[in-house]
Amino acid sequence: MTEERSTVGVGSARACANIALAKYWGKSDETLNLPAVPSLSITLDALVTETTVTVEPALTEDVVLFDGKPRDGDDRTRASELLDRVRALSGVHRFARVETVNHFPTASGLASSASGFAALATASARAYGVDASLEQLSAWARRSSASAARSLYGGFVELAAGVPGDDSLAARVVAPASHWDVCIVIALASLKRKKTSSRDGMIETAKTSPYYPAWVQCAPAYFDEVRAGVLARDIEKVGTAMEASTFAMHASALAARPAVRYYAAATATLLDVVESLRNDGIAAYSTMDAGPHVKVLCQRSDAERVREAMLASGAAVDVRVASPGPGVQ
Ligand code: 2P0
Repeated sequence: MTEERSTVGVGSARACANIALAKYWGKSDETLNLPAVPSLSITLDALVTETTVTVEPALTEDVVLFDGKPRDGDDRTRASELLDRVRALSGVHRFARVETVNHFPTASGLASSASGFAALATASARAYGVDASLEQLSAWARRSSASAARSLYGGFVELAAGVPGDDSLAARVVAPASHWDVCIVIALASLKRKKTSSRDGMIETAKTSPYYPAWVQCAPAYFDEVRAGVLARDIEKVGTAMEASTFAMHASALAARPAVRYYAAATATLLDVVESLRNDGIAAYSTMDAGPHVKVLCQRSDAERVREAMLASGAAVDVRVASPGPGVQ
């Protein structure tokens, strides 16, 4: 990407979504979209977004298509804001057509902003002929959606807390995908779209939750534990710290006024399944993001058993297994 001079016109990119083992929740700078806490994720091979950006002189505004259908509102505004920053660097002030296809399991309702903005940053740099390093692309993607900064890279990836005013913050690789043979089993609790976006949820939490300062204080220790556990390939260390990070994040959100609640009844059933698997000696640990789904960290050799248990509970509408995957292509 760095060495190649792209031509103005068309750019395509493919990026995978990621699941955080140590959670990002809250911003240190809302304007620059800088996280208040450090996070660490696994980029996942099974959740892929493909985006093509075509600069079209005839357009009078950007056109954004998701799976072939035009998107307006917040999705289009956020895509245009990223394109504006790329246009400012390229000096080419023409609008573009953005075509995005999500290859996600069914209509899963899983967050796609991470893979989406990672792919968009990369494809738009190519389309507008801007030479950018992966680090710069990660920083641009972060400005649109902080979790997207991590999806530029494959494997195990960290994003530090941001220093207010520093727009250069980018993610970094902790270990490549080949480092550790773990899986994430994704149990979808519902196919409905979530009520509160992550962005609104974390801003409301920061504004109104008495537990938000405690979350910001504790999160770096969870991150350190997850990071050390990943490097040592210690699933118990990573799993227990990941669960602590997850529940502390959700506890801070639940204490907002009104509560920011992502749990559904099926979520609790799925969490029980993971606990009983663990009681049976399987190293399986739960995490949840801004939605009702439960994602389970386990060894690859246990993934099928975990998948079957989630399906047998009757609480999951779909269950998929994902492995550490590549960075943007
Ligand atoms: C994460 N999440 O670390 C956390 C855990 C959801 C829960 O990053 O406001 O869509 O666009 O920066 O990146 C989802 O938040 O939020 C997220 P913005 P983003 O994966």
